[in-house]
Amino acid sequence: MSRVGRVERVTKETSVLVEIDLDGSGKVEVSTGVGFYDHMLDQLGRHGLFDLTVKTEGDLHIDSHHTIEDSALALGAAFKQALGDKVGIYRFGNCTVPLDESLAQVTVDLSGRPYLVHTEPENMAPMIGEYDTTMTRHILESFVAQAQIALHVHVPYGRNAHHIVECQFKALARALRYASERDPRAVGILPSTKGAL
Ligand SMILES: [Mn+2]
Repeated sequence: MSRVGRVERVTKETSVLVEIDLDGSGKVEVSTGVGFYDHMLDQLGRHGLFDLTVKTEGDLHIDSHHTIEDSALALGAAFKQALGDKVGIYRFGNCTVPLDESLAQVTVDLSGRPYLVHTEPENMAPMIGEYDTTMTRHILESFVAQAQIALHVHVPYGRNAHHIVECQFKALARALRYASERDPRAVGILPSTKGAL
């Protein structure tokens, strides 16, 4: 059974297409018009071993906000779709990733309930290319709201803004991969005593 999600999201501000295959090999095709964000989505697919397509045409003449946010919303919706009934998966995942002087710790529960806890250094450079660094939390909020997962992301220390953001996406990718992968000991078993996820 293939675990794929496909979401098209069209508004007056953006037009987004996301396709994700959870059992892929890290094949990524991303074009949002925001270079650093493309780089981050590339990390997500590569280190999550997801096949991932994100094509966004947004109102970049205003700024990159809608383009970044709406891509994250569609990505969250596609991820949820791809998870399907969640039978036989690990459900929980965590990963800690350093990037030189920065460290990201990510823990995820594919719980069916949206909740984000996020901390990162407050004194980061405001921009990385066209990427506003305050958007990282907004991306995570948007993804969590649509994917309906509990996500805790912490960067206890870091100095370079590029590193601080990138290690979060790498750790997120791995944590999502571990949580969504099939547990060979749980074939046909839903990882919940409640009977629903
Ligand atoms: Mn917004």
